[in-house]
Amino acid sequence: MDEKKDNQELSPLQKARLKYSPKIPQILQNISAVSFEIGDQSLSVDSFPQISLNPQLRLISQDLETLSKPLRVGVVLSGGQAAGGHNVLTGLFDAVQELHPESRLFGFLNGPSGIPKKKYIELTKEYLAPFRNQGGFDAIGSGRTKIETPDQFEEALKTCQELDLDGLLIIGGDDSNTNAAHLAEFFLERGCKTSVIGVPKTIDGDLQNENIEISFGFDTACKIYSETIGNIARDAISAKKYYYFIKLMGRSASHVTLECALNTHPNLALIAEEIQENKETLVDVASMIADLVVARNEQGKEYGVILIPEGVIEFLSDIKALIKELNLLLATSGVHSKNLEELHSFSKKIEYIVPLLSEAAKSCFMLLPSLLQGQFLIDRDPHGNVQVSKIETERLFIHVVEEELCKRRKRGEYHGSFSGQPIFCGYEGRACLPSNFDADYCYSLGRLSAALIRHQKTGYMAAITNLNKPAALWKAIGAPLHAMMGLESRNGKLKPVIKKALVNLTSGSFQQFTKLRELWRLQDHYAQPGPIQFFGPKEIVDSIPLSLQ
Ligand code: FBP
Repeated sequence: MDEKKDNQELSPLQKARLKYSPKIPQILQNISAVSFEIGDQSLSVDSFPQISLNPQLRLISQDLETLSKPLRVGVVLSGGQAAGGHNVLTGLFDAVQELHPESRLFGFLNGPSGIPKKKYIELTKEYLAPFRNQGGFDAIGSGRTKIETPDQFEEALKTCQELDLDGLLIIGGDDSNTNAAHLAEFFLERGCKTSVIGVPKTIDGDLQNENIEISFGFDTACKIYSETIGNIARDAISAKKYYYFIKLMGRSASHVTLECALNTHPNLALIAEEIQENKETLVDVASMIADLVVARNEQGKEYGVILIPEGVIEFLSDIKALIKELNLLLATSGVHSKNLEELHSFSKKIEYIVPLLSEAAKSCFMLLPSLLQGQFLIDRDPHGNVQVSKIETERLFIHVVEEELCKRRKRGEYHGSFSGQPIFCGYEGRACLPSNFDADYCYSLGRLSAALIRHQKTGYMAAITNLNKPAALWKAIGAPLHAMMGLESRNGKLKPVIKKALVNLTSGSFQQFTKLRELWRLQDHYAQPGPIQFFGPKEIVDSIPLSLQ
């Protein structure tokens, strides 16, 4: 079962970070003397008869007998990397050792499929030592695999029983935590003692609700991207010749873009949820950006910084409709998909597909540059769906803005010179050294998970709240997974899934942004946050996301 780790070389900063002691909230200091009191009762959900009576649990201090038997716990990392994942492992490991020195921790390898396949390694003090406060998920790897089929559920149950696990920690986003709820339900039905606990992870920041203030990894990713945006803005104002179109990761919601905008003050930041609310099309947004370019040109400015959330493409009404039509037309089982595959030249593919589109979809498709048309037609997932996250939206916007400006030039409405530079801030924000906030937060999430497992709670997400206060004052709760569910259509059927939180247009952070953005449009108020700091004044090293303030 053992997998040997490569001998990675650590930089001086990585070595220094190994020595960092994450701050622990008072309530989680003495993990052997905590228990839970019942908090708010949540609504029950039919699909989860076993766990749907779970109330919210609040961690409280309580004198308890020492644990007589060691704990055996499994843990898995699921989905995209997010800074701090290793600290969930070390927080969990340290806490189960404090609860009983013979407790053991097993890490399932390369994502959820490691559970049914029984692929794991034991996580010991020595093994985890080089991962403390480090980025990445490489201690055990991650994956986007799921436990879905009845056979996989049976196999997962077998693994947990064979390893005699008291608890299983699933560190992931909305889908993985939905999976955690199903596993918890299934284990209870089958009389299996393994508690299933979820941990909120994703740089996208869309795993938020009344109990979850933010997912881990969001703070570090936004700080990394904000550093780049600040530097690019400084370049823009120095060279005065480029418009930078910066696409920011975030599969669907625009939380990352909003946070980075508040940090750096670009000339324009698109917020997908607002675009959807206003039912705007690609042409509408192109025209809005062209207005900005013209207005800045009138002030003698031929440069600027524009932030684009990765997910915006699916919020533009015309593109959304186009994607829907293409997905239906090119479903893998369909005849058009096969016919298209047989056509080798790109122009032939276009000739084939265009007549099949509705008039509206056709005119939207024809607006796209050929590179992008290719991304819509060729880069498709195994079900034949357009791979939205692969579409180079930053190039798409440069193209449509150029077209719009060209029309305005012909009409004598614009006389400037526009040069767009595409930039993508993505993967570099996921596996980096975690900020102090994420290092502390994740360590606490690991400790709280140990407490939930020790008290045999199942079907919960570990939730640390009061995050805008100093770490010592953070609170800890067990948030019932079933209460986070909403019904969504999956493969034509309504299924309970943990709801993704989009940017709330009435939230304080969005309101703050709308108050300031007019000022940022024409005047240059760029702020340069610089790199994440680990040493120095508290207000800098321990800063938290602005949207939490
Ligand atoms: P998770 O939701 O799994 O944390 O991943 C989020 C994310 O980083 C998105 O921001 C991005 O669109 C996607 O993953 C990229 O996925 P992949 O790693 O498969 O390219």
